Amino acid sequence: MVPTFKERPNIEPLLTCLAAALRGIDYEVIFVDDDSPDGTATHARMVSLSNPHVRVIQRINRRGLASACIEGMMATAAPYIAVMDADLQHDESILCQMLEKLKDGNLDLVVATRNIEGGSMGDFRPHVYG
Ligand SMILES: Nc1nc2c(ncn2[C@@H]2O[C@H](COP(=O)(O)OP(=O)(O)OP(=O)(O)O)[C@@H](O)[C@H]2O)c(=O)[nH]1
Ligand SMILES: [Mg+2]
Repeated sequence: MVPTFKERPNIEPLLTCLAAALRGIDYEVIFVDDDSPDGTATHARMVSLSNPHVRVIQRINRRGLASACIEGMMATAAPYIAVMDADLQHDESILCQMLEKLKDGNLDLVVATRNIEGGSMGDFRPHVYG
């Protein structure tokens, strides 16, 4: 599930990345959008017309990353759930590895982090403020 606020341009690139990373896996992508003024939810619904993996929850007069994640989780019957940002800053290529770990290790939770040996910020660019 993917919380979104003003992520319209990232919807399709993210779906392309996920389609490549999750080949062979039965999955849905639930966008939980807080009525973004850039029309993220409308755009995601439009994309869903040709991509059956896509679902959209559009929350009105609500804000909050954590509550959006929880609502997305509560709206699926999937046995495994990944929470992922829409801003293309999370490495989708490790999702399968995370899923295997969850299954094989009989674990409740697997967390990806950049702050371990071998981890990195990848090609993150510094934020530009002002
Ligand atoms: N539904 C919803 N999504 C949100 C909200 N705030 C942020 N998001 C989404 O949550 C994800 C993470 O938000 P970011 O602002 O990128 O948070 P971050 O990655 O910790 O911070 P940055 O370093 O600024 O990228 C993105 O997909 C956002 O669009 C919110 O209030 N509601
Ligand atoms: Mg981010």
